[in-house]
Amino acid sequence: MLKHYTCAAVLLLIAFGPDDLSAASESSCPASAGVPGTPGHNGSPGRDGRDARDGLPGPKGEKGDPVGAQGPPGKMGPAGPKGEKGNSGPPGSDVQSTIMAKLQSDVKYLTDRLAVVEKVFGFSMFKKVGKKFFVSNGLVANFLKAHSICSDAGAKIVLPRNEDENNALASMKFNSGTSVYIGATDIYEEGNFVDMTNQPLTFTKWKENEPNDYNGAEDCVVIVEGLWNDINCTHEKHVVCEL
Ligand code: FUC
Ligand code: CA
Ligand code: CA
Repeated sequence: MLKHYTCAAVLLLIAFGPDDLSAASESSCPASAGVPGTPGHNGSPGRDGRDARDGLPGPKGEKGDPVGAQGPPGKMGPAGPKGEKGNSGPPGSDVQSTIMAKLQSDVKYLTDRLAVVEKVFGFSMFKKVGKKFFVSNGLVANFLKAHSICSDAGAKIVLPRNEDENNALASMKFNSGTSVYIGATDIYEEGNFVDMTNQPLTFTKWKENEPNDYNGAEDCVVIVEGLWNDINCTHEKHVVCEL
């Protein structure tokens, strides 16, 4: 019984006392299993690792979703410059305004036609072809003067645009000579004949082997017996204008 008391005291010492008494208990206590002790407290967290891979940047992440929804539309911009005035609208249904509009249109047509007729009678020779009048005062001039004579009369130097007009011009008879200047030139680009507004010709009636820019100095055009030839612009030829 004492032995058991001794053993119990030793066990208490083992549990709570100095380490040097534990050896005695091994020799004096019977070999029975002890009561399990209570679990110890958790330790404090360890330090950060020191592995060679510590601190290296990780691989790039995938692109994220857009952040936030689309914003509201911006403010309206300032007003643009004022547009040009529009065309007049159709005449009203009122009978009087319809008649007035018709009269205005008729008067304009007659005024324009009278201006043409007055110009025609300013010349001694005239020929009507289609809607055009070919007119002449029978004079000759170099090309530059021919051009001025026609524009001074509110007209243009003649330029046949089709076979009918070409024949009508060829049929005009003069007191002397047969060559008549026509409104075409290659003065801007050799070999490229254009009209007096620099547009390409849509009708031509060149004589065989013309235009030949004879002596490298022929940039104006005459019609002779219905066929065209390029000549030097300083030559004096008949002047015919068209209205
Ligand atoms: C032809 C014409 C020239 C010039 C000359 C005398 O060569 O092409 O324009 O009239 O003859
Ligand atoms: Ca030429
Ligand atoms: Ca020629």
